Amino acid sequence: MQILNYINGELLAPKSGNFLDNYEPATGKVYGTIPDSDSEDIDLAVQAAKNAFPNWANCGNETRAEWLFKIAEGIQKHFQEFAAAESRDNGKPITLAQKVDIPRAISNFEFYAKAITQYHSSSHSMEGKAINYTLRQAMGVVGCISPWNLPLYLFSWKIAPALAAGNTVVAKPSEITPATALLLSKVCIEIGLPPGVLNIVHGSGGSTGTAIVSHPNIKAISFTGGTATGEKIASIAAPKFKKLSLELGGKNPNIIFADCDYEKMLTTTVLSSFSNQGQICLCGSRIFVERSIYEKFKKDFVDRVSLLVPGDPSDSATKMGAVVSKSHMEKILSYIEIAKNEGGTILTGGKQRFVGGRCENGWFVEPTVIEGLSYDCRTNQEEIFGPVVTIMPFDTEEEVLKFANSTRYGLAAILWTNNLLRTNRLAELLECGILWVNCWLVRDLRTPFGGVKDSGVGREGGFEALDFFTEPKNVCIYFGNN
Ligand code: TXE
Repeated sequence: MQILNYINGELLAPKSGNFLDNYEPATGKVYGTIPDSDSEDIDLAVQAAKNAFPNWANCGNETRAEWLFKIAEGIQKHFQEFAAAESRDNGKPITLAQKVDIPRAISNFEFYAKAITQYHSSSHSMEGKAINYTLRQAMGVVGCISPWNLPLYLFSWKIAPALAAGNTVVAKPSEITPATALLLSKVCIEIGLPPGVLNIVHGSGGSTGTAIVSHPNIKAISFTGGTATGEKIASIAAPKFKKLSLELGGKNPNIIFADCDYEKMLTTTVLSSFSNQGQICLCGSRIFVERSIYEKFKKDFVDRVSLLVPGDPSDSATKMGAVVSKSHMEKILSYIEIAKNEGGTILTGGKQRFVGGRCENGWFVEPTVIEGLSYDCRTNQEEIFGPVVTIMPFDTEEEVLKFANSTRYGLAAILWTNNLLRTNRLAELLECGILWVNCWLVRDLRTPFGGVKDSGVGREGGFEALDFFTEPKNVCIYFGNN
């Protein structure tokens, strides 16, 4: 599979002619190449986007909405091809791509097609004197950079609102998972999206990503990825006064009180710990359990997790696939060693898993549960982003709040309790941008999505994303007597 850039409506090789290898995580083998694009390719894409901007910004909300619906239909038409590509490229189970990733990418385009027709701005009356109204105008060319864990899901989560608001886009998927972005390019060609409206440029973060972030004609950057990368991007973009939305890492607490609905909590906690091999920024990786049910939870949880056996992602019976890359697998395994050195006990998992057949050289990690660590050790403070969770008992609400809020991150938190007053108290005090009570990953696309502390700046979702991708301009009309 040779991936190409999508610039000005055409599939193009990078100017330099250089390509990178693309690996299949389940086999550990190269199965394609991707452009190693540089600033020349970005210049071309930005120029195409600049040329396309006036018509796109002025064609009207209804027309842009129709194009977004056409993109959604195009993905739907090739649904199985998209799901198979996502699973192969990322290592995630095919059923997950079919149930979550691709449906959600379609919903993202549909949601913003509808949202833009409902988007409104404010007016402020100065009684008897003047009226202010605020225009929300498209910004021009914007940049979208996304990670490998939910490739098309997160890529479209940025592209859809950017386009809906009237901007033209230069977007880069992760170089580790470029396949569905190519399929998206093909859909745009198939439906005849005007050239230059969306440009997809492939390549590494250091080269292609940096060229996007530092380009003088790119007005805003929407990024999802690691916190360290977010820091680098901010250091380049902030002095140029670009608008920035940064969705970064997480180390989310999963807080379980004895008064919860136990069965529902247990089933959901297996999912919130290990879905997508634990590679979702919303996974709960630090599990705090009220002491009175700790031993019971430990036994039941470990029993359930032991049933999760990594297997070939292309098999529809597989619930747990490969992790995304060799270096990521090594990072995860190194954290398991750190946990052991910090005094942790591995209750289940803890090793690379060797899956036979065509996957004998694939990158699989056993789902791992660790106990016996303090809340403030490295294992409990640093983002591992893999199938590794720790479990810890707690005695009081105050204590668990201290544990939960102790990291530099503040993306999501999960709370299991049927005590309403406690829910309200903790909802106010937990340092996070998203709190799920008695559930996990229940998503309403209208709600603000993002984190506090080192988990990022800004919010995606709903009208928040449309606010991000537009500039407000206040117009004051005076009609008073003097
Ligand atoms: O992400 P990167 P990586 C976390 C997770 C993971 C770690 C590193 O802990 O182990 O981040 O993962 C592009 N300028 N998350 O290295 O590097 C890059 O090409 C511009 C959490 O894969 O942040 C890719 O398109 N762009 C996260 C995107 O940034 C740059 C999801 C993300 O890659 C760049 C993924 C640069 N200097 C990883 N360097 C989440 N919270 O969802 C890289 N990129």
